[in-house]
Amino acid sequence: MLQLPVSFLHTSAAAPESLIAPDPDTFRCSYRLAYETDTRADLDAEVLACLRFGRSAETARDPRQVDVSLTQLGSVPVREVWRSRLPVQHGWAEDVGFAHNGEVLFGHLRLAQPDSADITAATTQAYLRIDRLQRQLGYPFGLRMWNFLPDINRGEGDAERYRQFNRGRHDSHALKSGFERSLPAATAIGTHDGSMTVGFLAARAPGQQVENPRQLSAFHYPARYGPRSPSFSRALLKHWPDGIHLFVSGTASIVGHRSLHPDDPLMQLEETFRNLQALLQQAAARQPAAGAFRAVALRIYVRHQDLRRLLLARATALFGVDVPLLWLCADICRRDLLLEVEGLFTAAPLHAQRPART
Ligand code: 3EB
Repeated sequence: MLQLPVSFLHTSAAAPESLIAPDPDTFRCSYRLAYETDTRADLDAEVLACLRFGRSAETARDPRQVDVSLTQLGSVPVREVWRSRLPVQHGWAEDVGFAHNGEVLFGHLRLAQPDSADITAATTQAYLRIDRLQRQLGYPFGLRMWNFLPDINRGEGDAERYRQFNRGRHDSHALKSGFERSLPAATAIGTHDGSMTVGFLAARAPGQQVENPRQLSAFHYPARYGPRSPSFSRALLKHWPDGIHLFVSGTASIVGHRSLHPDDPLMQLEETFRNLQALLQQAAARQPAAGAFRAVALRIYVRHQDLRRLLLARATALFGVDVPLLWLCADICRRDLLLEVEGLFTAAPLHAQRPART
């Protein structure tokens, strides 16, 4: 896997040589993430979670199987597989499918046809159920959440479903004091199949919130974006014994709190890339000795199928040819946004740091 282009990694705090991405084999973590060719095979014992796209959910599912009804764009369909290096235990609790390995808990909850009038209540209930399971299993600290919501842009003004969802999410998170400093990274994306799916990753010890200096924190958005602001961190930095992971939230063409370039997908991509650069710099400033962050896997959500063709060359140039980039067709939570990028980045911890290249 290649490092990101140096432009992506450069910070003013350190010379570029110290930002060379680490060799992935110089450090390990108790789980790893990969895109694999999508097959119908049963899941191996080591699998924590397997996300498949563009399929409707099957019955009698393995609790680790997460089906998301978003069309995957591009030639070879892949599944996103989280594999564990430690033994995995899995099961169901209150309809939440889960798997854990002593260090991380991955889970998901699928609500068939949540009543559209009640998406707020459905969200609060889902989040409280997830929180109960996290505490029962001993992983109380949320790292990352994915929210796939049917018809996210339906409804006008504060009746829009995304805003209703935000109300429910906020009200469940806000039960904890100081919640704005410990919010997980997140994505909220629209689907068309009627069901709502929430996926989550949690840990035994907290991660560190990272915000983006180019963007107002989403939890401080003004009320014009809805009566309750979106409760998520721009990124979450997590130290594992053998690696540092940065969970990057869905990132779009927003500067301050405003959407930019409403009708220009290429400019939205450039602005999104600048936001990602700024966020990585911010994370690097938190961990100056840990070396560069390397993209392990990225997802790009685009509002129309045709956008992939339009953006592919530039996206590949920006993110690097060897960075796995999964294209999904989806509704973005603001109507003027045409795309959003999220992903997992990793950096070597201090003790795995290699000397600069010879
Ligand atoms: C934004 O920055 C764009 O509501 O969980 C990105 C990532 C966005 C997560 C969420 C929304 C969410 O506001 C949208």
